[in-house]
Amino acid sequence: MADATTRKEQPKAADEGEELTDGFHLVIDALKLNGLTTIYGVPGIPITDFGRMAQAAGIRVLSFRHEQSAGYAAAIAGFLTRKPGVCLTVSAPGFLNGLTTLAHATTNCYPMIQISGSSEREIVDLQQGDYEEMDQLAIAKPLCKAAFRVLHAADIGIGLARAIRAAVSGRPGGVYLDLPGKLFGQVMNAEAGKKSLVKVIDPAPAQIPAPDAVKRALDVLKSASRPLIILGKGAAYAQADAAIKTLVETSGAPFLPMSMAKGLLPDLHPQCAGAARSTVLKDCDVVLMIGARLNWLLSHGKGKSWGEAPKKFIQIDIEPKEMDSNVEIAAPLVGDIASCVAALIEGMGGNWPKPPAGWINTVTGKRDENVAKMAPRLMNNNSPMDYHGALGALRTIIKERPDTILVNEGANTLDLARGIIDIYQPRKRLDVGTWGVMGVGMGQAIAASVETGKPVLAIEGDSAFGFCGMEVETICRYGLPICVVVFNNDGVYRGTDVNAAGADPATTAFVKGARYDKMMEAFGGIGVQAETPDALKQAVAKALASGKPTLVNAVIDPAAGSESGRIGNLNPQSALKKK
Ligand SMILES: Cc1ncc(C[n+]2csc(CCOP(=O)(O)OP(=O)(O)O)c2C)c(N)n1
Ligand SMILES: [Mg+2]
Repeated sequence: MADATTRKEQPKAADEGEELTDGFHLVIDALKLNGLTTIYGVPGIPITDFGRMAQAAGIRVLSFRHEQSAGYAAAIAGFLTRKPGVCLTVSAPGFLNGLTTLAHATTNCYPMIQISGSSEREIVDLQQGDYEEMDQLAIAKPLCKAAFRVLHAADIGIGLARAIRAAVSGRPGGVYLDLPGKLFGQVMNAEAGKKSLVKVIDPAPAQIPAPDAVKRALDVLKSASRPLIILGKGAAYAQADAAIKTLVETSGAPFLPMSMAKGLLPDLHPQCAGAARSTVLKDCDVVLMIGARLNWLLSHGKGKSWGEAPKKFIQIDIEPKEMDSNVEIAAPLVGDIASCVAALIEGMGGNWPKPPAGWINTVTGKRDENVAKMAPRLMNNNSPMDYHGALGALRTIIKERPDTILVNEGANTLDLARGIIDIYQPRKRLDVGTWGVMGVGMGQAIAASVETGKPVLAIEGDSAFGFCGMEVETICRYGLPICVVVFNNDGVYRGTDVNAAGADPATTAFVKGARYDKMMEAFGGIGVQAETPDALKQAVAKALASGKPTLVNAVIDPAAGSESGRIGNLNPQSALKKK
């Protein structure tokens, strides 16, 4: 009967003089060959040595306190760089901690590869109770775009090539790569190993739209009397910034940026209709969607928010199945955004008719009215702060330092910051994405800093921050120029709820008067307590100028927020009266 030691394959004995390599080094070499030089992860069996060796080989290996933050970092690194962000985890629990983020990457169309070590296949498959036993490949498969396992060192090169291509080609997404512990120790001839590696050629090939589809799209756009362009985060991902600007300006149409597309054209651009959202959605007659989907964030393209006026949709998306997902798409334009936008610009020629002045005046009139209405609220210096006063201060900070990357999560903290803080440059606003997931903040802030070298300002609800707050140690450890502002209103949505039935606190309330700034101080960073918008502004300006890891505990009136921020309507209601 085989015991555990005889089950393990013994490394192949080297022939005299034969140069060998192993699984550890083949994975490292394959990553480097493909320009994947940053790993976000958490160490442990069976990938601890791999992390050390990768670091020694020049890969930047950032160790986090929890895989979820490492995974959110990898996911947003993919968004920012158009290369798959790599997250490295241990087996079963580490794998599962990362998996939420892999699913999140897939939902948001960010290219990411989660590499997890896994336990002995022979034992896992017979369910004999191995250390951290789990059939990880089977579990990952339905939650990501593709999932692969490599069993032989000679297949590492091809395995990683498949993972990269799956992550970035077509609609990007999350890929799972399962590397059993034993694989790392397998040895093979070094020369044969080198030859087995694959440098992926043209990993995200251009997908040129069909000429007929381009003509159809232009015909529909030309027929518009009240055109609208909606920019999604796909448009931001495409890094076709100049072409998108040309298209928008040539069309003369008002544009509406989705949250993470803000800044693709500056929010203060004369055609920006961000502050007239309800008017443009209701009254437009033709909508050109660029890398945006008609999901819940756009009320599925129908219903009250879209008004009575009939609409025609033109949609640019690389995924043909996206078309007609919610309403009829009159002009589907399937292809990559850069190619589609270039084809539209070419077809528009030099004298594309501008939209009727009446439409433009209606939109700018409404926008200016809304902006003027909001202005005085942003200038209050109340203590405790309300959201508008605090965000008014931070809005000025971003205006003064438009290259700062803004990370944002929470409910009120998210919804109000999105509306209030203008963004001036592409890919400078990162947030919760399609799922509205809490806990992305610190991972995104860390990756944004590491990948771009830009200063980062993370505006976090106190609940949102709680999902990832331990990563302030990671921020301090790597000395990253990140300023975290915690909007501390003592709870989820508000800090004022009381439990009518007993002694326990209400389900949405936290410890009152908590000092999140002390968490940053605990690891050698700078902590500040800010009770007025002026103090907040001063603290953040100082933090961004110094580049020192800073956490500002911004004291927000616990009564200032509203249930679920701007999406309270999504809470289920019963026909029975609430008790
Ligand atoms: C992973 C996850 N768990 C739970 C939720 C539900 N949720 C939505 S917003 C939110 C927190 C809102 O509170 P906070 O971050 O303090 O923002 P505030 O509204 O108080 O400004 C929670 C828990 C979620 N979106 N994601
Ligand atoms: Mg809160």
